[in-house]
Amino acid sequence: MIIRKLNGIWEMKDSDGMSVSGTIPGSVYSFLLNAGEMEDPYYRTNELSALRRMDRDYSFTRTFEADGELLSCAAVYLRCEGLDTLCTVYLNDIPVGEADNFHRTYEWEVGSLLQEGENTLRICFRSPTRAIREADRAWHVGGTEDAMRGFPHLRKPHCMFGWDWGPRLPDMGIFRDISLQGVQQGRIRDVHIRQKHRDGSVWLSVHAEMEGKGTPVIRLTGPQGFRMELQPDTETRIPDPQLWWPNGYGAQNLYTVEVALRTENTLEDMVCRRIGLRTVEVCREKDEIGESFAFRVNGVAIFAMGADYIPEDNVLSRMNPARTRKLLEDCRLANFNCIRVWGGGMYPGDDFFDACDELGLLVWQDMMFACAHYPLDDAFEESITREAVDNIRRIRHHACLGLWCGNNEMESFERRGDWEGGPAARAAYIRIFEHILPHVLRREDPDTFYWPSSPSSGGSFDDPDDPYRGDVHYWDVWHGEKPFADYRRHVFRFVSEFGFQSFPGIKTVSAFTEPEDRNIFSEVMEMHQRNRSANGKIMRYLSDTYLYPQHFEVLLYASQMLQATAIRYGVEHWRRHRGECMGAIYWQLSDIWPVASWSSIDYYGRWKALHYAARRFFAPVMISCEEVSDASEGKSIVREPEANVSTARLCVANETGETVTGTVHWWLSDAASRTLQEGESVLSVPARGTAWLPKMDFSDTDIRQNHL
Ligand code: BMA
Repeated sequence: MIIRKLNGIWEMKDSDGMSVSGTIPGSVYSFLLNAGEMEDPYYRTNELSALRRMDRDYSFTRTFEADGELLSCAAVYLRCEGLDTLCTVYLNDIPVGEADNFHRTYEWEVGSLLQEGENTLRICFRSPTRAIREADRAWHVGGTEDAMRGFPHLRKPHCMFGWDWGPRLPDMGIFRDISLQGVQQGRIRDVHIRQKHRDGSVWLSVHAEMEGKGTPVIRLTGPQGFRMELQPDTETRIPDPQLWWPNGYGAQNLYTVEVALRTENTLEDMVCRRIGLRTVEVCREKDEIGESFAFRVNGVAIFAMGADYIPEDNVLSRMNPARTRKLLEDCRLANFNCIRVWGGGMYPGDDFFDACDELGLLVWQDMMFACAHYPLDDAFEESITREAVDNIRRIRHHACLGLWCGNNEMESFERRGDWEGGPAARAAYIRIFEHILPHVLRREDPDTFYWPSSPSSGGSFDDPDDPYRGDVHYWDVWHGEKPFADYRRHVFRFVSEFGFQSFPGIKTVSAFTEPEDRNIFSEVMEMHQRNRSANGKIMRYLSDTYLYPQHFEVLLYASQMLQATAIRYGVEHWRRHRGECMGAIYWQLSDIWPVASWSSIDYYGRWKALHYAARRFFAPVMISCEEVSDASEGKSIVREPEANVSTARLCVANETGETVTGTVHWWLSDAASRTLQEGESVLSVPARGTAWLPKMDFSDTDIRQNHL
């Protein structure tokens, strides 16, 4: 196969004839920024004028040479791996296709339109803001009010239309590779690798879907120079299999399946897929509390620890593999073993999954549906079916893939009757998430677990928020303004979201503000705080824990300490109850632009206090304290005077595969770090278990002065 990349320098024009050149992959914003025609949309209130630019149409054009070799091909495909979003594609002024789904890979056969010498490719994009306005007038479907009205109509990352942490910057452009693929005699359309594990042995089978002529030759390579040939569609036993494990449970061994398509002496096409030998199950077993929910990898139940992932940048061309890699390495540094890709953004690129394979991060992969109703008609059904096939085929071989999940929060919102959907919306919900998507998955990836929604108890609106079954999004701390100790009222089975906001640090704030903006209630700071009433919440929770921060910088800093404390409260509690609870995934890992948010790493990659705290509360062996006092219970001074009761129980959680024996040394000290009381206990903590020390009574101590 001949591949001619069409990335590189293109020309962009708007509907008024303004023209600039720039680089593809790229977008309207990246072209304008690069040409100095636009100010950074993240700076101060620039978002507003940047959004207005999206009411126009834009076209991207480039010329390229077609040589004899390409023209002699049996077929030539124009392959577009990322079109954002509504566009018509012209080759030499003849329309070759239309696209309307950001999440799809498009291919059109264009062989007959190519001419020897110079050819012109033009892609004309239509305004997404106009499109959703018009579609919404014709058929209103509800959705979160943090995003622009009508957003569910367009298969484009929802959060580009705004979210409670994201700006409204629905860019347009070509965000992944674009190329011509000339097929000489044959090509490989798809490769599906399946594995079976039985009694310590692993069997692999590889199915290649071909077009044209050729015979597939399959080679498997792996750790320590391992090599073997495989026959297509035949189960082959892999000698001495080196398993893949999530971070903290073993090595991340990886193998490569190389499928070469050969005709006589010619290599027609080659596809490489890196895999890990492992089983991943999600166990749901009835027990005395309800029903468990836990990842089990190679037979070992995993306590999932990590955060929710949103797109790394609103201007997609600012993302790159090195930045993604750094972010995921930071996850591993903080002892993550899991990451949830949230459904309101985009399916990450291949580099994301490659890094998760290598770093041992088990991926909970939402499909791209969140907080909305959808206009389900035949065209929509076809579009989402194709989108699912494209992404499942691209992602399913990765060792890191833990599960597919239908959507974010829709079952739970639908059940509560949010967003004026009515019975039709409920029917559409059931059709999409309990028929269409699972049906595609049964065909394309029957080996990976499917979960209809997050949160869910298994589907069909059967109490998706049940604390005793399935996963839970717990937001009573923060959105519900409950004190941190409220985390301890529930054990839950798997917490896939819970979070607490903070401001980014002063360096990050300085990057998008001028000195006069540096007050959290300024217009600029409020533009960079998208959750209504959040500043008030931060102030309220601060008052429970700290004195009033006298300066802006101290306020930013204190907000981060507060956030770290909040999330630590939850995670430590759930880890103390390992077994009953088997996952703590906090909201959210990083930011799409510089903003006040629930992230532990800010837009510039700077760790907030929470990320440092995560490294401790996700440590394989972790000591924590379940203290009970006026402070932990959020008790107000304004109440009937009563005797002070302060107790503490220390607990060690051990997520390693070995028993850990050690000495716990505790001490109570005053504000000047003078020891007032101390003690020591030798403790043995079973593998993947916990051990508690007896309850200690500190009712005589002044909890405002002393600390344990
Ligand atoms: C969750 C998410 C997001 C949101 C976050 C913070 O419910 O699924 O939609 O950004 O809460 O409110």
